[in-house]
Amino acid sequence: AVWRAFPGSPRRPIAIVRVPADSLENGELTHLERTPVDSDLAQEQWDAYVSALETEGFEIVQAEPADEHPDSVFIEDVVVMFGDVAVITSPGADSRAGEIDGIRELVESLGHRVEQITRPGTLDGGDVLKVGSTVYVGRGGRTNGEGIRQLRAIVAPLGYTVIAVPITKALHLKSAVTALPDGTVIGFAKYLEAPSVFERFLPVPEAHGAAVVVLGPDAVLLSSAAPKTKALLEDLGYRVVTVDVSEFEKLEGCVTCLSVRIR
Ligand code: CIR
Repeated sequence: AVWRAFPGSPRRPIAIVRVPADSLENGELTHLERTPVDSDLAQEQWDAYVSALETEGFEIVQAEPADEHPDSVFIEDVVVMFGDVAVITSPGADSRAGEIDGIRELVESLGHRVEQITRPGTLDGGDVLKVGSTVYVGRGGRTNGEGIRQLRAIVAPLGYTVIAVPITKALHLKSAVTALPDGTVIGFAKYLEAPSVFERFLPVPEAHGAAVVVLGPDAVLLSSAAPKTKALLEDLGYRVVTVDVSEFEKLEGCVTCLSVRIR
């Protein structure tokens, strides 16, 4: 059965994706050394990622390709959804600022009201983790205090509470932590200053295990580079679907950043 986050919703969940750019291998790197990216393999992995989401019931919506932006495949960074409001971000890396072009039209066509973060505020979607009505926002290399202030002003009237979390050891908040379907925050503790900021925190044994995409009330999508985390989550009663995203991990990406889920 297809999972519907809102009981009775006639719509299937949507996943917005963007095909890898020809220039993918030149993507930004902050914490990792550059290693060669196999662009054919990246395309195959991306196809398999999209198929996995489709198999799990997501309707796939493709954003226009943006070949001039190497990191454009990491579409999660450019738009964040809060119910029927889409917040277009202000990407913190200059090379990524142009990735927002066309995103307003795309989300409006899906029926969303649009808000926007603007410079001098910066904010990457990878820094935004929603758990119920709590919105954790990483303040790190890509997201600044002004970006967080603007996001707070946009989402507070919608009933969300923004909690800012300093991040120094990882690119984005969601490189370090994501949430299980039950709202438990899982993460790689070495990347965090203070896991105690999260109400319910479960450490995972692998860095690539920190990122999960919720597929339904009892299922998550995980990188195949995190087998111990897969075993841990299965032991907690979850069905774990894995995908190999090695070429994106070389560019500090992960399973969450390759799509924007709308439920
Ligand atoms: C970047 O540095 O912006 C890209 N190479 C990786 C972005 C990954 N995005 C994410 O984790 N949300």
